[in-house]
Amino acid sequence: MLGVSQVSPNKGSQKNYLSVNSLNTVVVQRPYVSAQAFQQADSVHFGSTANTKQIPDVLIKNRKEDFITPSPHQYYHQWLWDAAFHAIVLSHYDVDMAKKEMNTLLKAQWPNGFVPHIQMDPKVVKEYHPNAQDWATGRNTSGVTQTPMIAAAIREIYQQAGDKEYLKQTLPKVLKYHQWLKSDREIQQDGLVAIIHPWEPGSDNSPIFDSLRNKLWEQHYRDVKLPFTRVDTKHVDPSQRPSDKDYQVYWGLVEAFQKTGWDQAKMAETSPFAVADPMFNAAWAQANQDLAYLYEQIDDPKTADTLKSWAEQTKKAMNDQMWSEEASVYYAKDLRSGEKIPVKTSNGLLPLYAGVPNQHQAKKLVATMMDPDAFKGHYGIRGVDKSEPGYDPKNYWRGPSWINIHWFLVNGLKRYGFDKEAAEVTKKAKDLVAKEGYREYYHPDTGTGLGAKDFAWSSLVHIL
Ligand code: 9WN
Repeated sequence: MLGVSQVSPNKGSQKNYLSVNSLNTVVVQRPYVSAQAFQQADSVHFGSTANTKQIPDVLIKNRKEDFITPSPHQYYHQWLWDAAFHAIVLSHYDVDMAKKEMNTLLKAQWPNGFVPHIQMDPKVVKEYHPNAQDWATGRNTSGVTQTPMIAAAIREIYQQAGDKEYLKQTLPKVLKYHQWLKSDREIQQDGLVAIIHPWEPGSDNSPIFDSLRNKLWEQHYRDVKLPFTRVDTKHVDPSQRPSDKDYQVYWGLVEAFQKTGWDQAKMAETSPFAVADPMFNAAWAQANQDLAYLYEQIDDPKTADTLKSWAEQTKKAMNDQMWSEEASVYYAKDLRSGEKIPVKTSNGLLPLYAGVPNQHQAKKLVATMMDPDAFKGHYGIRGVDKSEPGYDPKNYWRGPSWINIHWFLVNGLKRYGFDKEAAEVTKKAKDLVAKEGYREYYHPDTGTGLGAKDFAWSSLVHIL
């Protein structure tokens, strides 16, 4: 039994209530999250006494024995970056629960340090595909990783709990993960780490990957047959999910990896898909800064210095190879062709979170972010620049607003002293959740909740 304090599930009234949105107009909102539950979870932000803090009910509702599912209607297992976001929120309410989430995640680590993007719950085999049998990694996990948010979560836990014993037990595993990423994924040895599958950044069907997806589909994967029937479109409108063509490419890549016997080094060497994504690399740069800070806390300045130098190398490589002065955003880079991928997405705004841009670049990034004709929607920051041909405000990573992205952006804005903008983006995120509940994503201009319901990381609004 986890140490849950002050748990009171949302039993709010079903009445509509009024609130003032970011444009100061009064709107009627549907109380998917009751006003009382939202306020009680949010009290941590408004500085009320510890006694009134209540864990956001979505984190209780989605709780399994050892971890929290992203959504009980769609995602039944544990995902890497979701777990980190859950732990980041939980550390503000119940630090033992946060530690448990990360301990469970780290149990999935392979002996070489690799941490998979999904650790399967063996009790739920048929409800989500690909399942462990489809992956055939020989373990109860997937065989690709995800945006490296582990160190950020451990840092947040440490900052709330101040527990050095916990750090001593946990940091060696996190370091091993970083060493794996550095040695297997830094394929040019210049600080940029490669994603080798569109599932790895967590922004699966982003238009960043369109041209590569089309090329790979034409050349290799047009005849790929999925060994499962897609169930991801059962709970969510298929027009808001990746296409069948996307899935053929996703699966074609998995089959190529299976042929290596899940040899991670060989996978990175041979994958036809190898991209330096600005979100993944920003998280990587920050992860090394976070881990360096944590090693300093346990009096290991030597390891801390190494990690700091890794972070600096990544920042430099991002500025040299991914920044576009013309577009005022960071672009992804195709590491096989050596070309930038000129598609403007919120992934390209995230280097702000990691302190990558200089002041001049930061100013330009913020101007792009807050431009209504580019990223700033009436309700949320768009996932993709409105002027991109691939922009679709209802489809998954092709335009909707995501709360975890708002969390990254608010942290980045504060880091550079853009306090007014940080307050505006915070308000947008809070208004979205208050209006529509903890949804997976939201239409940036109408505010409509989209994708899976009861989506746990959207509780990040409470710590903004
Ligand atoms: C595939 C769990 C995950 C998130 C990803 C999101 C989605 C999976 C899917 O759900 O990906 O990994 O089935 O679409 O894209 O960011 O971690 O919430």
